Amino acid sequence: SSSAPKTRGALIAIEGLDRAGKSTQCQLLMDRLAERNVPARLQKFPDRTTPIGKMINAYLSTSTTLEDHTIHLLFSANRWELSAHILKLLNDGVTIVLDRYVYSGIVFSAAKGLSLDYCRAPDVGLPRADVVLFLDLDAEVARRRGGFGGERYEVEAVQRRVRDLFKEVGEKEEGRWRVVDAGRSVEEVREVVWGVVERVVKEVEGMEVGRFE
Ligand code: Z5A
Ligand code: MG
Repeated sequence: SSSAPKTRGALIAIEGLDRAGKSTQCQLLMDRLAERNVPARLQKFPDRTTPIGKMINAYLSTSTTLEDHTIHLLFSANRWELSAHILKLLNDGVTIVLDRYVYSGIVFSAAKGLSLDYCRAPDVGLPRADVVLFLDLDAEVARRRGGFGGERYEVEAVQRRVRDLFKEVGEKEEGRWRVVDAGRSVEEVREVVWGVVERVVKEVEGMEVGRFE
């Protein structure tokens, strides 16, 4: 009936360092959600397909220079341009798996020296992730995992600073932040991720989508 509480989708963020296995785990999570008949969509950030995303891609692949605040705001704008769509899907009962989100946005800019408060500000008000699975990986293990690629931030010193900043940002998220040891096998990580997600998908039923603050 129309008075029954509406089921909404869960907003699940997968975060972590380079080579932590975010994209691998996002895909496995999508497969598992499909097996369990949970309607779900995958959304990767940056979304390089939009006009803003194309500017970000040019920056990351090092062909373009952009002033630090400018690129920071573009990453945030890339999330804002998709936010209404994300909110609508969630309210229509679709679970969304995010491959990186505001947390990457904050820490990669803060690693360059911008203040954490400044870095958070443009993302305030975006749909808040119901849970963040932070795939934690030692920089050394990441390097052995096939080495860093050729993009702008794929440098060990940057990755170390980023890891410390992720820890700091995660503390503000309290119970929503889950640290997952990503140094284990793909299958082991998959099961830990699923254990958390299965619970959260049920917990959010009848709860409003929060706003990042
Ligand atoms: N950035 C930003 O500055 N501001 C923002 O707001 C946002 C992002 C959203 C590009 O992002 C850059 O943008 C990124 C942050 C910045 N810069 N850095 N660093 P991206 O998401 O496009 O970054 P990426 O370079 O594509 O991340 P990645 O390399 O794709 O990492 P991953 O997705 O975590 O890893 P993977 O592709 O799943 O796995 C990597 C390899 O490890 C692969 O060969 C796997 O088969 C292997 N793997 C995966 N899991 C395991 C386990 N458990 N054991 C062994 N091997 C494994
Ligand atoms: Mg990836």
